[in-house]
Amino acid sequence: MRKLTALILALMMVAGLAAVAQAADLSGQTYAIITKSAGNPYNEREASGFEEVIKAAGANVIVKHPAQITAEAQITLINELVAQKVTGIAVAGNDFDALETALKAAMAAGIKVVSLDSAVNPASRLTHINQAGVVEVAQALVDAAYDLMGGEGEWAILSATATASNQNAWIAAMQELLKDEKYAKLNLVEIAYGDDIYQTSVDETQALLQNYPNLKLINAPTTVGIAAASKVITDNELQGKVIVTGLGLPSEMAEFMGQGSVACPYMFLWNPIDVGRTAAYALLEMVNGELTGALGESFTAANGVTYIVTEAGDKGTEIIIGPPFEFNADNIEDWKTVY
Ligand code: RAM
Repeated sequence: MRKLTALILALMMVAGLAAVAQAADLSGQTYAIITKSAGNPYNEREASGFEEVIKAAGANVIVKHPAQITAEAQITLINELVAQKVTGIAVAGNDFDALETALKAAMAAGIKVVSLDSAVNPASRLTHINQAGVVEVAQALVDAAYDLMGGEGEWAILSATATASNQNAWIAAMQELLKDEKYAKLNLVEIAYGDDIYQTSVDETQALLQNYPNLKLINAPTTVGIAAASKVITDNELQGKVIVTGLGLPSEMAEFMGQGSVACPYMFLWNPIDVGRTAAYALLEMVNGELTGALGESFTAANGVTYIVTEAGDKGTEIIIGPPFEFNADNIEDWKTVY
């Protein structure tokens, strides 16, 4: 009898070990990331973080940068990935609602779906990986405008596309904050759209300068827009007259920042590589762990960080990575080689 028990125990252990080994072998899983568009270094860094984590987990990775910065281009890619029967999809939405049919079909096929960087609506995702709180980003941008303009004057926003849900959420939150009496003398004259295309952003900046001769500041909540605006201001030697701030990639902005008369005294961002990494961790946990994306859940990823699922402003859920970080003359040199 004792022998039989020992044998059963031994068999159970072998079965248990096999189960563990099987759970750790993710070579049959494929995770895909769809960024907003090709040709944007921010999106490349985001994808590199995703790729790094998925590869380290031993699974397969597909990176898609749509040729056009449109929902249509993303829908085509989503449909292809569903046909390929991938395991998980992370997408930076070019539109809040337009991907719903395609992403619902993906989820109905058993594919785990999260958005990152730029949310899709709650019905289209299990959760959203948010680089920073929407209101925190908006507050940083409004306070920067107030500070750099001395509390009064004309300013404009130079955004990405008119349907980009992250930029639209930041702008809506900024408009809400601007209702405060403190900002009553800040005159927001226009919201322009450079479509996250460098040349379009240059053209839009030039149009703003032409149309508003008293313009004091351009606030660009896009890494493409802030770099383009800073280049136009610098080429026209308008540093100090028209100030640029917003959300920028240190590697692209260092030449317009630093000591002396610069286009951009300071700006904000987060680590785009971490945005991709966190989306990868969340998808891996959804497939191989307990995470569903429901409010109140949490998990500890392979990097040792515990991520918490909280309520998003759109009533869906999100995982916020951290606060926006300020880059200025004192730290830009340290960061320009990092991302
Ligand atoms: C651009 C993209 C991206 C945004 C950054 C700040 O690169 O629009 O979605 O998060 O700017």
